[in-house]
Order: sequence, then structure tokens, then C-alpha cells
Amino acid sequence: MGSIFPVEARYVPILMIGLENSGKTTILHWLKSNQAVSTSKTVDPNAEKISLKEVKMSIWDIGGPNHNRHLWNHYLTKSQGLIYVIDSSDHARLHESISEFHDFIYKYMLSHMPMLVLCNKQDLPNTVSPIHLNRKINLGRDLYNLKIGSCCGLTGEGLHEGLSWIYNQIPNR
Ligand code: G3D
Repeated sequence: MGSIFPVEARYVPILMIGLENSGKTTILHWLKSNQAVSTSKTVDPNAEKISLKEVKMSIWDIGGPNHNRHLWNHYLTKSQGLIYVIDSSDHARLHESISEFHDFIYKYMLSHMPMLVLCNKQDLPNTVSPIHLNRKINLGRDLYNLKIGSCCGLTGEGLHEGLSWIYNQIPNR
């Protein structure tokens, strides 16, 4: 298998996962259509180059945790950060979503990698707040470089803040 990311150092490779319907495609779509510099192009059916203000990333969306599991390790070795998207309005699947996240980071021992959890769909009523989610995820801050933020994939609210944080965690970007 060849390189999955374009060889352009300034575009930091980031892996984005989350359960189906959490809003990954919507977030990518918003990022692509609202970037300050419209130079991005699709580098793969599911990999997008994003330029949003100072943030330059290649974001790889490999679908929900049940898809392409066998490829995760390959993508991870090429990635410098992880974005995990949660549908914070879907109380029925919240436990499953957090369990998948825990399984993922324990399986691949991601203690070295910056991780951004995006509590998406904050525009909907009765959403789970990042503070509540923080308690549920409950990872030691000293062991993991983790930020839990909120966003709305439809309006883009919270996306620049979250992406800017993870971008700035990457050394030598
Ligand atoms: P996925 O790529 O993670 O599977 P999608 O998820 O991006 O396809 O989004 C699933 C559904 O959630 C879509 O609705 C999409 O419009 C909606 N969605 C995504 N982000 C938000 C958000 O922030 N707020 C709200 N209200 N809806 C959101 P449909 O109806 O097309 O299935």
C-alpha cells in the first residue's frame, strides 16, 4: 500500500473517526466549503486537505469504528493526531460511542498522540455537554493529551477552536 497522505509537510495528517451518523462527513464538508484559502482538493475519496486560517491539515475520514478496522493501524502510523466525533444528541448510543473511543485508544496505545473529541450537534436540544462527557470519558490528563470540545457541523461553530488546538499540539508541523 502506498502513502495515504500527500507528501506536503505543512498539511498535518489527522485521522477522524466516530460512530456512523455522528457527523464526520458534515464536518468535513463544512471545513472544505468555509476555508479561508480555497486551494484544497480531494486527495482521496475520504481524505481532504483543509486550510482554515492558520490550520492546514489532511483529514482522513475512514468511517465508523465497524468499517475498515483492519486499516486503522496503517492510518494511525501515518497520522499525527486523532479527532473523535460524538453525536451528543444521541443519548441511546452515547455509552457505545465512549466505549469505542476507549477501546480504540487502549488498543493502539495512543498516549503519545494529541486527541480531540468533538461533541457534535450542539444545536439540538438535550445534548450532552463537553463537561458531562469529560466526566464520562475520565482519562488521566497526565497520561493523555486530550481536549473535549463542542461543535456544530452544520454551522461550523467550535470547529476552528478545536482544530486550532490539535494543530498546535503537533511538534515540528
Ligand atoms: P457520518 O459521516 O459521521 O456518518 P453525517 O455522519 O455527516 O452523514 O451526518 C449524519 C446526520 O447528522 C446528517 O443528517 C447530518 O446533516 C446531521 N448532522 C451532522 N452534524 C450535525 C449538527 O451539528 N447538527 C445537526 N442538527 N445535525 C447534524 P441526515 O438527516 O442527512 O441524515
